[in-house]
Amino acid sequence: METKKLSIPNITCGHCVMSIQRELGEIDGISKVQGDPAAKEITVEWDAPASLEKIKSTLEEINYPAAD
Ligand SMILES: [Cu+2]
Repeated sequence: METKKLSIPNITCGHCVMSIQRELGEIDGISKVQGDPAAKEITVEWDAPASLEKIKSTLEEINYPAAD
């Protein structure tokens, strides 16, 4: 199990967090996505075949790129 906190500057409200949760939730291997709209951060937990690279590319596709 891997866990990573990502800063997402484009998050403006709870709906943004829900969109991210829905889209990342479709990736095989992702077990948990928690978001904090105030902090503009999400925390993702995953196992293979999901990967940080896959998570980041999906975030870019849905216009919520990670800051780092
Ligand atoms: Cu929003």
